[in-house]
Amino acid sequence: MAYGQVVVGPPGSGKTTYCNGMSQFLRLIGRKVAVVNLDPANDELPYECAVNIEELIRLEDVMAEHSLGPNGGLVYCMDYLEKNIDWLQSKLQPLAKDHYFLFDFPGQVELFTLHSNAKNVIHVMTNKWDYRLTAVHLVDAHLCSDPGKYVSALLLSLSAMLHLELPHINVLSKIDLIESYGKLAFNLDFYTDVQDLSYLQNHLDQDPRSAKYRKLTKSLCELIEDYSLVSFTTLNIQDKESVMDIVKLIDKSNGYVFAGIEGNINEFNKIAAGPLDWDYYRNAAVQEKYFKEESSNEENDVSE
Ligand SMILES: Nc1nc2c(ncn2[C@@H]2O[C@H](COP(=O)(O)OP(=O)(O)O)[C@@H](O)[C@H]2O)c(=O)[nH]1
Ligand SMILES: [Mg+2]
Repeated sequence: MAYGQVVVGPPGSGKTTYCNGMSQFLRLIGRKVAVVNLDPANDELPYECAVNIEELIRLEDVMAEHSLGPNGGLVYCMDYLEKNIDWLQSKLQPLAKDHYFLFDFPGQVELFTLHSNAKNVIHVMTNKWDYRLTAVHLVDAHLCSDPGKYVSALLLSLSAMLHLELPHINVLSKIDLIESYGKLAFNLDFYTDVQDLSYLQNHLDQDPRSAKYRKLTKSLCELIEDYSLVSFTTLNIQDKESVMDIVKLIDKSNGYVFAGIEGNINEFNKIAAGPLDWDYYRNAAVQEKYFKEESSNEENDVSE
């Protein structure tokens, strides 16, 4: 049984940065982490990945060979991954016994709201390989600064929750930038708790451009409220407390916290006692050290 996170969200929402920061945080508290890049559109990876989809298929090759654009190319790549799930299994199984997984998925929203390829890959992992995964759905907090965009973020989050059928945590990412977008129409709690959207409807109705969609807005808001599933937590990936809060939520949702693995409480005590000015950029050195140690251990294993 392995534990991990499926990191999804629109392009630019911060998935790769999240995987980088989260992997470093988890290593600091003593977990063995394997980051798996399943996004063929990731150019430069800030983290060292244990498995990279580029070894299986390259987006540029697909686009050139099949005359596809980037979106079509990504759908093809995910179809290809689904058909070649044995490749993924051969890469992951050696790590599964003692690693915690972070899966960096592509950002094309249709992959997580419409197509079945990525969902089927995830379901094989959870149902056949017995992985305990939580979906971490990142949405740029910038969307809160525009009520119309916020409604679309709510719909997107709801669709992803219903589509993926995993324990699910919605995250407003880049919260450190929220003040730079100007004053929000409501308190931040309003956007995270998603309790009463009638205020949002009233706000939208005051804008002549959106007033003509009044009925549509009302129906969409009612739909979201009827499901009563969506809420958000906030994240500043550079802030240790913020990352720690999310890890606790994720551990509860996928059962890591109940598995008694290496004393979950001890892990957090370690970070609580550490320096308070944690900075994920600065900790890049920790990652380097970790991988050096890992590779020298592996070399020793081979020579033994
Ligand atoms: N200020 C700030 N910038 C962030 C944060 N997370 C990501 N970014 C930036 O947002 C951009 C897109 O991030 P990336 O991780 O590549 O997004 P992805 O396409 O979802 O993988 C990059 O320029 C990141 O540096 C954050 O928490 N705070
Ligand atoms: Mg990325």
